[in-house]
Amino acid sequence: MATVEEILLPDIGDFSNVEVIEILVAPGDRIEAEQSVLTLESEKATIEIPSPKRGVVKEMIAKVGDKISQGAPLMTLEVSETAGASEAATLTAAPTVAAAEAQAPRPPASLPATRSAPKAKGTSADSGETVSVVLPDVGDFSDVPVVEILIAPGDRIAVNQSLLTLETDKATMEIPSPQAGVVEEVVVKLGDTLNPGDLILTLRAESDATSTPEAATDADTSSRPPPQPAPSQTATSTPDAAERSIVAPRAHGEAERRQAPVLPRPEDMTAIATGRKPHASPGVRRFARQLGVDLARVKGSGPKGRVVKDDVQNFVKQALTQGASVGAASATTLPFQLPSVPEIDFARFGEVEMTELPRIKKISGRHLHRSWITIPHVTQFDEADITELEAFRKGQQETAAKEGVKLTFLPFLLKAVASALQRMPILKASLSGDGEHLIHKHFTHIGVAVDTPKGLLVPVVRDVDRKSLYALARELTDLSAKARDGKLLPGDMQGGCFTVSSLGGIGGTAFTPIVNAPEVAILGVSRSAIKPVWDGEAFAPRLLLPLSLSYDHRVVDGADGARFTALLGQLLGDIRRLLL
Ligand code: CAO
Repeated sequence: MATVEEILLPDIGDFSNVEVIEILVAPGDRIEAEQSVLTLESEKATIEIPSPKRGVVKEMIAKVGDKISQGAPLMTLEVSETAGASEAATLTAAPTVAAAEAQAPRPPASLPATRSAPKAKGTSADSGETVSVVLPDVGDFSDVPVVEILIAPGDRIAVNQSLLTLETDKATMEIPSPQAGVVEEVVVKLGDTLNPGDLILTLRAESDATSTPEAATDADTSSRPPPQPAPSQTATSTPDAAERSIVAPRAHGEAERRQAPVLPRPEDMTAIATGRKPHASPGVRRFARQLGVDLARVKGSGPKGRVVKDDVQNFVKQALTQGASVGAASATTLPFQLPSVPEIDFARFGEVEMTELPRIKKISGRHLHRSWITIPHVTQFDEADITELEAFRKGQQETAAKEGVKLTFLPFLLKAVASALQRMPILKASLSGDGEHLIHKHFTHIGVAVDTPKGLLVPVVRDVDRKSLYALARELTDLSAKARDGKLLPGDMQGGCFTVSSLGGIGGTAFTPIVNAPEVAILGVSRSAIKPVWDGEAFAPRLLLPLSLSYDHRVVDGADGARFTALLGQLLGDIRRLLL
């Protein structure tokens, strides 16, 4: 006779609230004892949870994305009595938790309390010291192959940043750094086999601001075991010596609080390299998930077909090149991992000084970078004859001054752009998140790039089409003053459909502005200059304004780009056309 049993998550060491990243069985599946039913992933380890019994899956209770702890129900399983009997021979326990515990990943008993936890007071080295980082006790593992090296000489690393990935045929683990600093030498190579105490790398220690307060707090925690110097911090020379060694913590910063270790026993973990599932470290799995990449579709180039980070990156690059079902939304949110530029120690060549980028530059830099790498840009160059417009503008200066307004060229330009946008609204549209629809805007709000001492800001002038030249001139003066004084509110910079970037007051003949996504076009304006223009009979001196229109080629065709600047040229050439 068959009984239906609820299968619970067994003791998996000190893990709790661990995310379910894969469900490996479905209702109706006939499964064997020890067959993996789901995969959990913590910060540093991927664990497959086996079924304690043979039977037929009735219902999957755990779902992808759930965060579960010991005792959480995973599924219901219909177990036949015969099966139960046969299980009894191999499994020591009764159903549910007890049975599961017998098979579950369990912490190795041999690990010492790891005093090398990075936040432990007194364990971090002084800034400037050369520190040797060695492999900690990793439980029952020995001769564990290095399958990934995650840092390189010259890298500045933080406490707990993963240094390398080790993998047996049963488990994968990332080894975090116990110390912040700059990597001097990486001693291990891919394929090396490591044992506790083996040297991983040397680094020039730096203080890690993030660890200090906690170090003090931790040190005051009375429930913590007393410090045990020997296993965690192995002095390789006298205290005065500039070099010493630190054991990498077993787990990301919590090791000291734990008597029990954090990684499941390798023999308790179900094989990852079964051929059923892609073979990859937790970091690579996480990276692939962030990019929305199905690892099963990625060909691994590592040992035994292991998928490494480069494979995932190449897969994404290839998909983007081929335009393979990567919509605009995913393309604009992809956390691209571009090859990093090698960090050079410029101090070798002369005196240097390091200052932090202003906050605005950091923010606008990220935005510009994202637009630059996700939007296929084209820039259309043109010239507008503004001879008559300038004559008119100058003629208005006196009246404008009486109104208390400085009438620069910019309000005229905004008026002309608003008119052109209403005639060609595709240039003020946006691409939908799925990359398959256009969002048309029945308003004409235009952003104006303002150069401020702290970086570029883009306040938005609303309803440009409905405002007078004087009103626009006043608003521009007000917005650019606010921008320069750091007084713009977030709302002042939202809602734009198109951006104008005028460098005319500074100089230059042309430039390639970057589209301000999710807008699809931006107009750059350079310094106007008098040039000889052939009027059919002779060269006449005309005031020409250089236009540089960058656009998102997914939305705006080249012909539309050229039409738009030609239209703008006509409107600026004869502003009476604005009335048409
Ligand atoms: N050709 C020739 N002269 C021009 C001109 C042009 N295209 N545009 C402006 N000028 C003149 C103005 O008429 C003014 O002359 P006077 O002082 O003799 O009257 C002078 O240059 C300075 O103008 P301005 O820059 O103060 O005013 P503006 O209305 O033209 O521009 C603003 C305002 C906010 C756009 C501008 O100050 C600014 O910050 N520009 C930089 C924007 C930027 O950094 N863009 C790059 C972004 S990267 O895409």
